[in-house]
Formats: sequence, C-alpha cells, structure tokens
Amino acid sequence: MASRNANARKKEVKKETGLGLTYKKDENFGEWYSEVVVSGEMIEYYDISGCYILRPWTMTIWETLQAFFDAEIKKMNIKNAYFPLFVTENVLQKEKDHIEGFAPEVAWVTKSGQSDLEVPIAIRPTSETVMYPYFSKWIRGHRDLPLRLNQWCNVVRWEFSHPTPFIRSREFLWQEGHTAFATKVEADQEVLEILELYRRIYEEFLAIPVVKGRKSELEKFAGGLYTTSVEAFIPNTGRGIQGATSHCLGQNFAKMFQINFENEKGERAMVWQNSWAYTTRTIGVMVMVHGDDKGLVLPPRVASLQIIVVPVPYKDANTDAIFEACRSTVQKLSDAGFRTEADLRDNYSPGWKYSHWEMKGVPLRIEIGPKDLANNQVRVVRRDNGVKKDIPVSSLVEQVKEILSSIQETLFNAAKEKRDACIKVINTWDEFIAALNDKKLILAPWCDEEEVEKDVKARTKGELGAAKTLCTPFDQPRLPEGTLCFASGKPAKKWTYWGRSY
Ligand code: 87F
Repeated sequence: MASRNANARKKEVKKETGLGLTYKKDENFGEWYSEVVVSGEMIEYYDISGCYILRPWTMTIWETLQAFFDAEIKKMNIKNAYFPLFVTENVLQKEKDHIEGFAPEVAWVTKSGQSDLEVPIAIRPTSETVMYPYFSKWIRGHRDLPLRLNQWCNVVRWEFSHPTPFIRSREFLWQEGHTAFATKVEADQEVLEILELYRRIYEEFLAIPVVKGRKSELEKFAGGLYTTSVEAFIPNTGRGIQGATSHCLGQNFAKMFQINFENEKGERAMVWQNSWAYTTRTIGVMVMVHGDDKGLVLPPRVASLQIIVVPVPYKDANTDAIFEACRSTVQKLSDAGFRTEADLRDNYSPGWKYSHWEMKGVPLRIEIGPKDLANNQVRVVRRDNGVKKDIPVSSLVEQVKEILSSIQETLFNAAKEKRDACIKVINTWDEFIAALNDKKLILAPWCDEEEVEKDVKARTKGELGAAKTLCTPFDQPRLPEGTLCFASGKPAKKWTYWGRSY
C-alpha cells in the first residue's frame, strides 16, 4: 500500500512538472545518456554538431580534477605554460608520418572577414608541432634538462563519427603534458608516475575502476615509442573506453624537431620525450558508470554540491523555525568544509525538489520537517541507494562525514563488482565471439602480433564496430606454459584485454 502511494505521488510530480527521465538506463542507454546530461544541467546542446556547452555543474567537477592534478604535477616540478591555439600548415606537416592518419580531423581557418588568409591556419588538435620547435630552441645543454611543461587548454578534432557529449566532441578541454629528458630511464619513470595520477583521478575521485596497461603496436600513438593507458569499461554497452594516455615518445620527435643537447661528456645527444593527457571525457565516463533511472549520481569527492537541505513544512507547521533550522544546518556543514546549500524556494514542493536534486545527482539530501525540529534531529537520504536515516543534530557533522565517505566507497565497490562481473577469460576463437556478443570485457592469451590484431578486427567488423585490444594489463595473471593465442593458435606471449570500444 505504501509503495502504491509513493508511485502515485511520483506520477503526480511528473505530470505537474515534467520532472523525471523518459528513458531507462538498461532499456535505451544512448537516449538515457543524452537525457541525463541535459536534465542534470551538465550539458546544453549547441547548434554546431559535436559541440556542447559545459554548464557550471560540469565545470566545478572539471575544476576539482584540475586542482588535484595540477597540484600533483607541480610537486613533480612540472610547470604550466600556454602555447597558441593556431598552427601554420608548414609546422603542422613537419611530423607528416604520424599526422597523415589524423589529417581529416584538422580544422582550418581560411578567412578573416571576407578576405582569404595568405596561408590557411590550423586549429591545434594536439600541440606537439606547436611546442617542439621551442623545445629545440630552449634546450641547449644538459643543464636545461629535464624540460617539463603542461598546458590546460581546448583542442579541436573534427570528428565524423557519432558525436556524444564528453565522450566524443569536436572541441574538448584537456591537459597536455610534454616533457624532455636526458635519459630514457627518467622518461620511463615519469610515464608511470603520470599514469598513477590518472588512475587516482578515476578510482579515488570518480569512483571508477580502471586497468593500467600498455597499448598494442596497432593502438599506440603512432608518433611515439610506446603508449600506456588507463582503461575503463561501460557495462551497459559492453564497450571499453580509454580513460587517459601516458606516452613515451622515445627520440622520434627529437629527430624531427632537432631537440638536441650537449651532454656531460661534451657530446651532442638527442632528448627522450613523453607526452600525456586526460580530457573532459573523464566526466562522461562518470555519468555512464554511476547514473541511474533517476538521473546523475555524483561521487561526493567531485560533486559541486555534496548536501542539499530541503525544508518540509506541513500545513500548520512553524515554517520560520524550519527554515531557520535549514539555514543553521547549512552553516554547520559549510563550516565543517562540506559543499552544502538549502533549497528554500517557496514556489516548489518538497517532492519536486527531491526529484530535481536527485536528477542532478547530489550525494546526500537532508530533510527537515516539524517532527525533526521537535526531536532535534534531521533526516538524511542517500542518493546512491536511497537509504534514510534520522540523525541527532548533535552528531550531524561526524555522521555526515562518515556517510559521504561511505557513499564514495559504495559507488566504487558497486562499479568494480559490475565491471568484474563483465570480465570473461577466454582461450579459443569461439569463446571470444560468444563473449563479444555477450558484451564482455575479454581477457585473452595473445601472441602479440600486429597482423593477428588486424585479422581479429577484420573478422569482427560489423554494425557495432570491430573488436580490438584495449590494453595489455601490467598486472598479468600467470600464463601457463604452452598456452596458445586465441586468434592465431601460435604460442601466447601475454594476457590482453579485448573488446569493442568508444
Ligand atoms: C587528430 C588530429 C591531428 C590524436 C589527432 O595523446 C593530430 C592528432 O596527434 C594526434 N588525434 N593525435 C595523437 C595525440 C597524441 C598525444 N598528444 C599530446 C597524446 C597526449 C597529449
């Protein structure tokens, strides 16, 4: 009976205000995602396809990730810089070999007003060619090394496949780190230190489990020596998603851009370089992993607002006293360092406010009504699992602190359990195809040959896209002697994750 009343109320709210989602996550994931990011007020669509407005609800999350990462790289003595948005054709073409495949995605400015520019100018899709001529100029001797720069900026890649907010957009925000060292040992070490920061962004902030590993020769950044990445997984679509990359570029760019230095023995030597980036895609992965049929679910560590306080004044209640209790609750929690607000608007019902803040994913709701006032307590409701609890005002701060960290932990554990349940270890081609059709994250013994990966791609081509390697995890299970590659039948060299991907 109680739940029937609750359902009736829900329908009422939706009828009155249009609140609530039309699509369900498990039934129509794509539509659900588009609806959630708009209804949750993270994204507004724009009149250029593949371009999106990032609203304050998004930007505060980005700023939280930025504050963490920026502080960490400063500890590593990496400095921020800003290079221009534009690059001439001449300079962009300097790294012909690797740019070739990317060329169709480069956007160009060809006019100012009505007149053609003398030479068209490209908008940076990434900044290797913008920065490295100056690395060459600034690096003279071993005392100029290491040179470690980072920039926070936007880049443009004119994508032609299906655009998706955060996940695949034509303009996005990122940080790009570009560093140069005297030795490969130093470069190798930095690659992993940065990758660990990326793991922490996903696991500790966004509550998303990731796999650290190395990209195959086919999937690595073609201009570099090797690529490492953190890989996440979206259970609903059965797709892997590259979370961030940390590359060792080797000396390829040093050769092209003549980035040389005089070493301690007085000889000319080439630098060893790295580059690394994470983007606003992180936020899309978070929405996809944690969101539910009521809307966004934000992990407390990144939520713009961690606690929303809602007054629940019944007809004859002392409204002033309830509002005052809401204000003092906000004051106490804000003083204790929590991001808290009260929704004291008098033109919306409590039920409408509940739905609204649930849609926006606020981790914790505090309700204060006449009974709470009388008992010197508040009612807290968790966004992640709906669990309600009455807590005495006297222990408000301590208990809220505990509940928020419990939400953070619960979100991570739930996401990890769901991800782990999707991992399928396979040994044969038939098992591989079955697991692929079953939307699994596939762990397979592989011979690590480029031709074999190309062959797997060709054999799995179809409407949903081909299967490819996601990464070879650093954390390798034991590979029994005599294990054969699932695709070629040759001796397997390593366990590698395979799947469809974003
Ligand atoms: C699109 C157009 C032109 C990716 C592109 O991953 C060039 C490129 O070079 C391109 N899309 N890439 C690879 C970017 C490599 C590297 N750059 C610095 C990173 C980390 C940050």
